[in-house]
Amino acid sequence: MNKSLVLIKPDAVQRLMIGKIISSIEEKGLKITGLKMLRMNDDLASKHYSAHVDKPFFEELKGFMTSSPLVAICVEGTNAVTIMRSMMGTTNPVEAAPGTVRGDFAITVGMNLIHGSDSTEAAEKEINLFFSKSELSDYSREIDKWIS
Ligand code: IDP
Ligand code: MG
Repeated sequence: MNKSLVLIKPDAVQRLMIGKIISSIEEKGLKITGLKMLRMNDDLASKHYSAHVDKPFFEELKGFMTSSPLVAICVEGTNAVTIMRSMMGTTNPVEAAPGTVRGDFAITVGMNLIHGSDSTEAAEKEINLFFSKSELSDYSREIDKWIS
């Protein structure tokens, strides 16, 4: 069992894809334990993308991520990090496989619709950035015994 921080990025919110992405997470069998809409500010963008602050594309990335609201989701399940990464598709939509969010719906790396933590360590850090303890729900589902 592990956790991933998923972001439905501003382009996906604007393109009316909140429901589609949440549905795909639920249909896969992963459990949503935290969910909120917010607008990222520069400080949160710099913390969330701390590994990228010195990259040439960081200003573009920060501008995009703060341009409009996003939806943050805490997702839990067996192999949640790896499963979310494969559901998202590769970073550059040009290479992303059909059937993935980026492969089916995105064209450029700058607007690739979705974020998912790339490791369990990153997930823990990212979830703490976006959610306080009281915003996360610890619950079990009857259906879980039929999923993993
Ligand atoms: P990931 O989102 O698949 O984990 P990362 O390499 O961690 O990909 O990059 C974080 C985000 O930065 C990407 O999802 C994308 O939105 C943005 N990004 C990465 N490379 C570029 C680029 O070359 N130009 C513009 N934006 C980029
Ligand atoms: Mg990343």
